Amino acid sequence: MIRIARVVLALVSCCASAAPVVTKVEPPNWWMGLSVKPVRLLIRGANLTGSRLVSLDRGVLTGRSQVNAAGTYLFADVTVLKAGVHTLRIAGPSGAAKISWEVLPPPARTGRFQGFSPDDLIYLIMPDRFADGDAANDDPVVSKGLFDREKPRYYHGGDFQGIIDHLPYLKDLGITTIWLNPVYDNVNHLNYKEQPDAPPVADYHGYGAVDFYGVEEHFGDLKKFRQLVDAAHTSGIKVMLDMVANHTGPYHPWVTDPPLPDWFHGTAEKHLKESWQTWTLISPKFSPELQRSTLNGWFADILPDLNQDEPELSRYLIQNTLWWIAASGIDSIRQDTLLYAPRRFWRDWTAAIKRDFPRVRVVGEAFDADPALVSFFQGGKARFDGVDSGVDSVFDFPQYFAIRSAFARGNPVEEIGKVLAHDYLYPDASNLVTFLGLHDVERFMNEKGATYNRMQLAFTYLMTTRGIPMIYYGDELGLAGGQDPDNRRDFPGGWPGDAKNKFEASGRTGDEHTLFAHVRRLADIRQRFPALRHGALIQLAASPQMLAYARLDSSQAVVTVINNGSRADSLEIDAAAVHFHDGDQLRDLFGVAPNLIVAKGRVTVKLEPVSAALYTLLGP
Ligand SMILES: [Ca+2]
Ligand SMILES: [Ca+2]
Ligand SMILES: [Ca+2]
Repeated sequence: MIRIARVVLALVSCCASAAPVVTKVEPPNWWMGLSVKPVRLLIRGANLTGSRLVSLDRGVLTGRSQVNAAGTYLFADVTVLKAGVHTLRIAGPSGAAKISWEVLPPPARTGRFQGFSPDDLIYLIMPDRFADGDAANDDPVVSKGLFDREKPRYYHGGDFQGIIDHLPYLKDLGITTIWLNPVYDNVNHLNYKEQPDAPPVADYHGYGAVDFYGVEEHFGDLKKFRQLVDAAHTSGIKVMLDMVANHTGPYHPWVTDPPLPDWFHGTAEKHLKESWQTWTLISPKFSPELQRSTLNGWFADILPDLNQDEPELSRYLIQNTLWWIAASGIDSIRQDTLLYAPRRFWRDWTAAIKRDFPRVRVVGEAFDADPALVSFFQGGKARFDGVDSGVDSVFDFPQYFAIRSAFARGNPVEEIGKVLAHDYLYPDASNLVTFLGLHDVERFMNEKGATYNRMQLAFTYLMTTRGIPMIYYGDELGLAGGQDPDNRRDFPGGWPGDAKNKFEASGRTGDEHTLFAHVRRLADIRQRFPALRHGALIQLAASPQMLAYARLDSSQAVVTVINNGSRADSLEIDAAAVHFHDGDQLRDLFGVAPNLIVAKGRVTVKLEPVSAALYTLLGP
C-alpha cells in the first residue's frame, strides 16, 4: 500500500510540476459563417491534466474544457466571433502554453462545392500512380526510403502537380470530375503490419491515415492541393475527395494514446476481427450481437476501428470533413467502407455536410454484388432502423460484376437486364456511380476473354445506360493489370523519361488509340444528347447475346443496340414504344450501322459480332 502511494505521489509531483506542452491543435483553423457552434478543439500534448483553454482576445469565446485521464488530450469549446489570428492560452496548475489559432472569413463559394450529377463523367486517379510533376517530393526528407518505382507497393512519385499538368488531357477526354484516392498524411516509414509474413510495404495508396488534418508529403501540401482544386475548376473539372471515417492507419498516434478510452473499438492487443457479415446489417432479424464483428471489427485484423458512437469522435470526424471541404473547395466526397460504421453516424455526418455545403454530394463504397444489400445503403429513404443515411449515391457494384461477366468474358448479355431489374430497390438508381473497374479489382483487360473490341463495347454500354459513369485511370487506353497492386501501374508517360507517353496520340498503339478515341467520342455524344444523361431507361428487346434499350426524355430518344455475341446477329425492336413513327428515319450516331426506317412500329437491327449502334431520329 505504502509503495503504491509513493508511486502515485511521485507521478503527481512529476506532472504537477511541469507546464503544459502542445504538439497539435485540431482543427488547425476554422471559418466564419459555418454552422458548427461551438467548434470543439482537440489539443494533443503532455502535462495537460488540470488545464483549461482561455481566450486572450475577443475574437473567440472559450467554453468547457475537458482533459483525458492521461493528460495527453484537451477537448475545448471555442465560439468564433471574428476573423483573425487569435491567441489562446492553455492554463495549467503549474504553468501555461500559448497557441495561435486562425479564424478565416467565410469560405468563397463561387465555382466550388458543386456536387455531382448524371451530367458528370468521373475519372478515378490514384495520385501516386498518375503523373510525377515534381521530382523534389519523390523521396521527402521526413519519409526517406519509401520511393522505388521498381517496387509495386512503394511510392512511385506521382503527385498533385502531375495531375495539374494533365488537366488538359482529362478535359480533352471529356472528364468533368476527378476522384482522388485519399490524400491524408500516411505513415513516414515502412508498414510492417499490413503483411506480417511478407516484406514491409509503403502506404502509397493513402488509406492508412496517421493525421486526418495532414496532407501526404509525397503528393504535395495543402497549398498545392488547393491549387489543384482551383486549376481543375478553372478547366471546368470538379474534384471528389476520398475520405475514410471507419478506421485509421495502424500507426496513427491515437492507437497507443487514445484521446478517450472508447475512441476505438478495442485496442491493438484486444479487438474483434472484421467478419464481413454485411447481410446482418440490413434486416431486423439479426441481433446487435451478430452485427458487432462487422461494425466493430478491425479490417484485416490490423486497421484500428473507430467508434463513431463516441460523441467526441463523431464530432471530430464531422468537423474534419467540413474542414476539408472549406479548406480545399472540393465538390464531392467518396466515403470508404460505408457498410462498416453505424448508419446513424452517416445520417448525422451527411446532415452536417448539407447544412453548410448544400450542393456537396457523397458517394459511398458498398462493395457487394447484391443490389438488395447495396441499395439499402443509399440515402433518400428511412429503413427498418428508422435511419435515412443521407448518402446521395453508392457505387453500382452489382452492375459492375454483370458488366465484367458479359462484356469482358463474353457471357450472355442478359445478365445485365437481370441486375437492372432490381433498380426499384434503390431510392434513386439514376444517381448510382457506374464503372468497368477501379483500384480494388483487376483491370478489365486482365479478364479472360477481354479484347480492345470488348472493352469498347463495355464503354458504349457504360456511357449510355443510367447512372453516373466513372473511368479508372488508364482504362481509356486498355491498361492491363492483375490484382492489387498490379492494377495500380504507373500511367505510361506520366514520368519524365518514360519510354512511351500515352498521354499523347503518338505514344499509343493503334488499338489503344482506337479505344481512347471511342471513349472520347462517347463522352461527346453523351454531352450532346441530354436523354443519355437524364432520360428514363427503357429496355426494349433482349436475346441471350443482344440487347436494345432506350434513354428517353420529353424531346428525344437514343436507342442503343448491342451484339455481345461472336457472330453477326439481328434483333427486332418495338420502335413505337419510344415514340418513333412509321416512316421515321433513324441514324447510327457512330456512323457505322446503316440507317433504318420505321415500319409498322418496328425496326430490325443487324449488327456485326461484338459491336453496337446508337440510333436516334435523323434530324430534319
Ligand atoms: Ca513527385
Ligand atoms: Ca507521410
Ligand atoms: Ca467499423
